[in-house]
Amino acid sequence: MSATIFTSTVNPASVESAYKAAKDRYAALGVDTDAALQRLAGIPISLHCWQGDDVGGFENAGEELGAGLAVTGNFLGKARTPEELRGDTVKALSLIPGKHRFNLHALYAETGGKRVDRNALAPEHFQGWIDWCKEQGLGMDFNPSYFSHPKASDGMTLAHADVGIRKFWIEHGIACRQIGAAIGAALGSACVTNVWIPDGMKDLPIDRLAPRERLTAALDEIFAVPVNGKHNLDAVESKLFGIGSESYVVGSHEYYLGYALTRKKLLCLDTGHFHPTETIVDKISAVFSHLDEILLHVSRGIRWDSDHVVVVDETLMAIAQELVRNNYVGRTHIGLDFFDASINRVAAWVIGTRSMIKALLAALVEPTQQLRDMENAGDFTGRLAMLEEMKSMPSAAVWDYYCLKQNVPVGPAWIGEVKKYETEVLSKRQ
Ligand code: RNT
Ligand code: ZN
Repeated sequence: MSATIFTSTVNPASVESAYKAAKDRYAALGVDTDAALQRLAGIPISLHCWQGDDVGGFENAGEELGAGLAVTGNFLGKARTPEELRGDTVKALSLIPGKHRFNLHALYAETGGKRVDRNALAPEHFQGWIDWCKEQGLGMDFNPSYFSHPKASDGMTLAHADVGIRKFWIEHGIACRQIGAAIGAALGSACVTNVWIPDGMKDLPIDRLAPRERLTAALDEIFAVPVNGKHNLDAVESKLFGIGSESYVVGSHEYYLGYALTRKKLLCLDTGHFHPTETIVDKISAVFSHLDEILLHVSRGIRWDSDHVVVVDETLMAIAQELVRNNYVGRTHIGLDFFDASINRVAAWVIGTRSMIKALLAALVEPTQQLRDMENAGDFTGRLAMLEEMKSMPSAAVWDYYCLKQNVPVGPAWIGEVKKYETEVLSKRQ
């Protein structure tokens, strides 16, 4: 029974006719669904490499993940080599409509079996990834890796009290921006290089200031090295707390908001990096009032920064609405950041990315101007009534049609493809 649910393909003619009917319904509200789909096709999502192997990377230094990052689950088929990770990504992308990007962490360097420490990494160690992205028509984003390393084992990196450790991580930061610029130049599409550090304290600090002063000096040193801004865009990512940094995180939201503003950097808002009941929805227009561009790490925290696979929930919908309603799509780099090892990892990518795209689509077929007019006229009754009516509009038929036109499976048929890949490829990795 379940096998047929997963593999049954939808008749293209019924997808087309359902779309026609949906198109009429939206046209009656003044919404052009063809135009919405054209806009949707131009929005890339940056697929994070680390869902494919539980943030492991290929250094094989035997370092534990640590740094407050925790992956639970032991589903079969984790990628063990760059080739496997690339193959899994290609599989996932074949089930996701649209053209997207690939987001790589520095600890996925290919050093040909040689131990190259993080501060000595260079573009050549990422040539395999660059060539592959070029071949796949993917833009690429990048991240220095300030974790899973002996010099990060006490949870401090750029804000470390030890000058030698600080220096090492500053060198890593500089190296990564140069790698980012090389990536951007090679692919003809600017690479967003995002700095996230774990630095913080488990228990009550006496001095909350000195680590922040050290972080500012370290970041300033990293960013003082000129790299071509056409090819590399710098971003900084804040966090409220992590496992082992419950009492204090050096790079908090207020810290990086100020840093991004004064240094003209991109601010990265990770949806899981605030109080568990706080969302980033209302922060988007607030920070865009003062910043040109932002990076999103779309994740789903459950009770804590748990990095569950993204699904179409109220928060995701509201984020997409903010981006579309305010015309922020062109100024927002949308990246995903979740890692779940308890389910098929390829499926996790597909579920999360398809959900992000579905939410954007739902926002794109909203009669925003009409809703705005109601609001401006003080018709809050009409506004609330329409928002509720929009929830039962046939956006699913528009989504199915988009998948059909983009040559990816319509509906649950993609699950069958992943199951087949699990049997034929992933299960052989034990
Ligand atoms: C950690 C941050 C960071 C990482 C990745 C691996 O809390 O969210 O973005 O998840 O860089
Ligand atoms: Zn993140």
